[in-house]
Amino acid sequence: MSEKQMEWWKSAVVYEIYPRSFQDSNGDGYGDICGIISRLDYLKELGIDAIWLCPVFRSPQDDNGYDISDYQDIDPIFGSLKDMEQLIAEAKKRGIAIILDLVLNHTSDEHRWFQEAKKSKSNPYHDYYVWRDGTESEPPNELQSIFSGSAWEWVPELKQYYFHQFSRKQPDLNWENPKVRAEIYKMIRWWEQKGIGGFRMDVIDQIAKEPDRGITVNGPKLHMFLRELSSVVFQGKNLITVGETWGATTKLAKLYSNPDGSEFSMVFQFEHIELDQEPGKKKWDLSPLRLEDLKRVLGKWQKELYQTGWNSLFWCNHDLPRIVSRWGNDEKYREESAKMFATLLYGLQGTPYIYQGEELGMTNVRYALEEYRDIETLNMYQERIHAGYTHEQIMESIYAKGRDNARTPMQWSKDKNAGFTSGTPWLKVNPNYTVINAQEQQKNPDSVFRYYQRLIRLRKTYDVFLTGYYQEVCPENPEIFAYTRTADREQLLVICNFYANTAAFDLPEKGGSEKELLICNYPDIQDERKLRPYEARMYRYQ
Ligand code: TEU
Repeated sequence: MSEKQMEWWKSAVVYEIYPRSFQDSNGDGYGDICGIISRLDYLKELGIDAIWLCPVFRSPQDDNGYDISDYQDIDPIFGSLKDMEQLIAEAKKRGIAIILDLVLNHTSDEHRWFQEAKKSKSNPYHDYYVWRDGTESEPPNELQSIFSGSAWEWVPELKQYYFHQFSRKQPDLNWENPKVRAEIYKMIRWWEQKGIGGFRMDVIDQIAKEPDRGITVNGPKLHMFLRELSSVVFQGKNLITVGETWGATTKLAKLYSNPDGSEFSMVFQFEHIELDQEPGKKKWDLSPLRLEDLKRVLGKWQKELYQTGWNSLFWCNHDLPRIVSRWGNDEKYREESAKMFATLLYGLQGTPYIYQGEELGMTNVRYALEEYRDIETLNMYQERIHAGYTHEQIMESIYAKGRDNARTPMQWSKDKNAGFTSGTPWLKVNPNYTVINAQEQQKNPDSVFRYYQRLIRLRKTYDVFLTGYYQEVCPENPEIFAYTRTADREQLLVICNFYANTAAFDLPEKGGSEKELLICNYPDIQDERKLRPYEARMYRYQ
């Protein structure tokens, strides 16, 4: 398929910025938009094409900005609308699009809509939200918030409950109400006119809720709402649109990312991300990852969305632990395993997403409880300590899966606070910043940063990355994840040793075709049939 026919975002690489932790420009300890502008040349050097910006809208910051009180203003801790317009312009000069993170399932309880809604049942904004009559002692049903506790909050003045799938300061919007949808479409158009290049939509598969029937995800009207949203504000505008859909299956993803453009460009699915938790339990209930499961799941998504949809490709984001600590080796083989995960992902079909610091091989942390900030973590601690879990049990879950693992400040240099802020950082900097930082890695040709840069360039050089058909190689091998991508006149072979021991591998010989080593995470190839700890290689045959 020629470049001109293929949507730009299929060959793009997206970089996720959690603004609060990226770069502080005014010494208040919080990252901000001017800080991001000062780092655009770093991102240009890395080679990315778009920035997914986590919410910077006005917010009381109960959930670090995922509780929006004004969709059309910027929260003062991040700067101003003028700063945002400058970021869009400066990024555009560097060929980088800005993707805004829209939280459309809920607002902050400090949004004017909710402030009006809770005044009376007859207020015109009342049914912008989900209310149920009741008595203080008995919520409408047993639905629980994802951030612990009941999903129903009592308002005595109204003798009603409102529904919130997240914190009580994040009341769910009522998408059944056409006025709510119209308000949202108007707001999105407003941002489009400012030159925004796309949107990430937070928990977008939760908007068609039917709480009386216990439905909080994949509701019956979901795709009707999404098709209306897409046709009214997205289609024909060359935007990248990506939905966060924790409940996605490959069947649903074919609807979300249908090549006819009726919904979105793609979605974030999380089936691979949930493979290291006890089945049917929460992310805090840890279970070791089995490589066979990862091979099965990633292979399924590659095959089932081939020419019928489009994958997003990621290991990390602002809610997830750092991959090198989670499934790699963040001590002896930190760099090798960080590069191995990148190689494994960047040979697949889809749009890759780099989460800030992933390109440096940043790691998880093990802080004291009082040093954590995330509402989800702190609420879970209280819920589980009262349920009889020990402090040590809960802390192990936090070390493994807490969202603050991803939210420690970006490590720019070995200067004070890793060069993130001249003030007191809102969340403690990972003490390993003196070893793991961007400044050191930009000077080192063999760094994780330089490796990501090379992978990004490779993806833009050969069509097989975009169009090749996925086929697993040596599926029975318990230590190696290997696959091919086959296009008309070329084939990619990716082989990754997933563990810290040496693994044997029979390299398939393809008579008559030339074999070229595109990249390897070791300085040389000692033995073609043996992979060293976390060794990864990418070959091209033609
Ligand atoms: O996350 C959806 C969500 O449910 C995750 O928070 C998940 O429960 C868990 O945290 C995975 O580790 C989105 C945003 O990405 C998240 O930051 C927000 O807190 C949440 O929605 C509410 O807006």
